[in-house]
Amino acid sequence: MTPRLRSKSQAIFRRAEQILVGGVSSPVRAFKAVGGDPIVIERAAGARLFDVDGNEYIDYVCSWGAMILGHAHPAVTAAIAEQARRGTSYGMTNELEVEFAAVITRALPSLQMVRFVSSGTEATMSAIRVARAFTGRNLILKFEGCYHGHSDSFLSQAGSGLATLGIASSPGVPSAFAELTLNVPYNDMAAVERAFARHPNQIAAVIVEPVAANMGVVPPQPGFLQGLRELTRSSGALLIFDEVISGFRLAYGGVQTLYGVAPDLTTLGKIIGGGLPVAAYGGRRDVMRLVAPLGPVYQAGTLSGNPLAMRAGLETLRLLSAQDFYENLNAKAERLISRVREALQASGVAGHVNAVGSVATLFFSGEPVRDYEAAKKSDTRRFAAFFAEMLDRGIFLPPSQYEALFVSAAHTEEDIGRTVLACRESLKVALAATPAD
Ligand code: KE4
Repeated sequence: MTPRLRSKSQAIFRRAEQILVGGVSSPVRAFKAVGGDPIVIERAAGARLFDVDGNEYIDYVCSWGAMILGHAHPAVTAAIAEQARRGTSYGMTNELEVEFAAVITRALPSLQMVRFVSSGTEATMSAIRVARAFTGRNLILKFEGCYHGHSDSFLSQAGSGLATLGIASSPGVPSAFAELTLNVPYNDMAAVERAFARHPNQIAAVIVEPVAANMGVVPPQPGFLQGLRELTRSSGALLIFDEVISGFRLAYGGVQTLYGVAPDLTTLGKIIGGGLPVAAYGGRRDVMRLVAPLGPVYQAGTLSGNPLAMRAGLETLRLLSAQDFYENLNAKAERLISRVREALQASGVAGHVNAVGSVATLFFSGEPVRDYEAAKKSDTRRFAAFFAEMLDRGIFLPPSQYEALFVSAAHTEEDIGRTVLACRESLKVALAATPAD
């Protein structure tokens, strides 16, 4: 395969490295785990990214899951343009905020009250703050390999960029603070029970990605989410579903609607912003009423609930509520995933594809991946070789073994066919280029 010309990307990235830390605005974009210079994107439309050298890519990163409708959806773009002419941020309550909160709380009945913020990190940071205030307890329990943004409580044994860069725990977090976060293996109910037994009446909340996607995709084992619900309820801790990825990805609403488990608090982000910075946290009224100005738990944000982002989110969720949207999206994703599994099987490469709905990860591992320990056994050299081959064939996958790929409504059957063909060829090259560990 002749590598694509990317001289303009390289030149711009050289400049970027002089003034943007690592040349990026978020670490995972730096291609550290896959090598080479990141592509610099000039524009995007539908399921396509176009780099500054005129190369075109079928995009399976979708802005890390946010662009479920595809890029520059005409209706969303028109809504943003129309709202921009009416002002982008009023710094006061606007009716769009109220309307959007009503749409979200109707879609996720466990959210009786909601607060908009501008990133998933803000949402999860605020959710555990109010959980600590509500319970009067200090400890937070999270799962190894899950990622809940970059606030201090979550930077130990976390997934996504920390897993990608091999950062077990981030410097700059005082050990006294880090000790307030307990980590146990995902899908391991016995480990959760042991943690609660060791710390009676001290755990304020369990925060979980109800379908993990930041160690790569790892679905909950049967009974795991129900087990967390029962144990938190009986021990007086709160259950927080971090649905920043899964919210409105797997169903109209959250995983909670799919698995029938109602958490006490939920965090949302990505998709609900329609490509603009919107996130939210919310849940039980008796918990959320502790948040200022109703209660003393302080949280605030200059651009929270701004009308431009609210309008983008409203238009996005209006389109997602269309009849059969998720049925069609998930069926299309299933066609891709089953054919990638066939290609993997035929290639002789040791691998597993974990998938839930339109989110998936191809693990270069000979054993099933049900937690972070197993995910870390993947052959990341082979993943890097595969990634590079796919990129040269015009398929943009997430540049890390520990991220998820996303199928959008904009991906066509022709895109799926091209992707499967590229996958077959890339697996062959990756196998030859990287003998198994
Ligand atoms: P943000 O602060 O990046 O908006 O959201 C943090 C967050 C919270 N919870 C979950 C489950 C998340 O997946 C994220 C962010 N996801 C990563 C990628 N898996 C964002 C991409 C990046 O860090 O550049």
